[in-house]
Amino acid sequence: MFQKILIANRGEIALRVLRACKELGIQTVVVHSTADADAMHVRLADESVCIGPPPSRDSYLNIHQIVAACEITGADAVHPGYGFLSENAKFADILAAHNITFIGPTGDHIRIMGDKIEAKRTAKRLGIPVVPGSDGAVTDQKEAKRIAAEIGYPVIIKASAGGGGRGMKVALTEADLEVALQTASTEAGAAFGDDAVYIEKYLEKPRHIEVQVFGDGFGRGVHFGERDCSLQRRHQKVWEEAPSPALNAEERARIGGICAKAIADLGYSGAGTIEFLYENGEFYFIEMNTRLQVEHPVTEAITGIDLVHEQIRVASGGGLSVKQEDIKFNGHAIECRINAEDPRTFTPSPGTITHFHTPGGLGIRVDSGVYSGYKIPPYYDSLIGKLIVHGRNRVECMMRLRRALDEFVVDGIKTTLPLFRDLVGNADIANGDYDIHWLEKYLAKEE
Ligand code: MV4
Repeated sequence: MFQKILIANRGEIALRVLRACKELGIQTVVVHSTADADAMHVRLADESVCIGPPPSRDSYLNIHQIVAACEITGADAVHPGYGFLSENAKFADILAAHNITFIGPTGDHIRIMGDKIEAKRTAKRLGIPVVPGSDGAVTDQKEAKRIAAEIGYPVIIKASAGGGGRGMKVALTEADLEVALQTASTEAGAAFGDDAVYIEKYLEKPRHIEVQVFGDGFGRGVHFGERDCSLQRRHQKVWEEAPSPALNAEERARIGGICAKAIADLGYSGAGTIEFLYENGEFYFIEMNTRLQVEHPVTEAITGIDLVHEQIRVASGGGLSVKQEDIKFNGHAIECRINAEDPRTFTPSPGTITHFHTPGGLGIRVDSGVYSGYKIPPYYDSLIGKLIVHGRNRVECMMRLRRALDEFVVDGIKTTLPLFRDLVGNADIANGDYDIHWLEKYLAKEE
């Protein structure tokens, strides 16, 4: 097991990892920017190292400073959290070259999944169902027309170096295809330094369902069920739940089994998320994330398993604590992302939190890095906390969520709490009847 873990992140996820380290008896080091001297992760860690000025590229993204902080403090492993360097293959490689363990997959696995064409090719080879489309990059207009005619319109052009919704263009008919292909490729070249694009059948009303997987580093893979993350705004998830209201136990076991086997065959190590679009009872792979995700607590709530403990165990060579048959699904969980933003316009609202009171009681979890009197710096993303609610079934979960939202107090700044108080009373949400476009349509109507 590791002696000392350096946490290369901030906010609620830095606290989440600190808690896991403390429970496992592992010493902790955090890094921070000058803007985060008063942050909770700095207060709770055994040691802290200031690594630079406020902008992320000079601090939380500064690989040399983070490696130096490991050497100075004698940390033998790094947990990257999510965002920042969590999916940076070069960072994973550099740590390995310094004999420091990156708590995550190998640099090579990160690289494969970071290239969306390569990721899709790999998924297909491993038996995961993918969206119909081109086999690889498409450059030629004639080839694009042939493929689009074969799969049928509408089609979507995606950047291989994109992901998470960046660099996509929809072509409704052949008349749109030439411009869509050209602009997608030009924009991808300018944004990512890689102009490779690919074509897929455009699914019009899917849900976003993702499967939580783990590889143990010894050729075994398991799945922890799915999360439904269809409620998004501009590719930012807002509300996540597990299990998906759209799946039954057989569908879960079937797609989960396919994913777990793929992870095993890939020789993957650590936590991963396989993202699908789900429409008319079919799953279509779109991307794989090679990190712990913001919404991992809903999976923890319904499985009772600490996923950060598992990440640390696996990275240290100790394997997973559970076999597939030990993973049981219990009840329902919903996560609301509380952002320091205007609940209608989503404009960031940094500033001082004058009063912070979190809900409690059975089935309630709040993961947050803020406190009463804390001043939110303007430099980083606006997530200030996550409310995770568990119930024996979805109805109980929703009742408890409504109550928890009533108890939550954040004064001094604007937050997205009022949006959730609206959503929890909405009939479509109560029925689990929503797709990836539901929230944007709802917000447009409310204006
Ligand atoms: C799609 C799609 C429809 N058809 N691919 C957006 C994020 C990126 N991960 C993939 N995305 C999409 N890919 C095909 N073939 C629609 C989206 C999409 C979306 C997906 C998940 C959640 C929200 C979304 C909002 C708009 C578009």
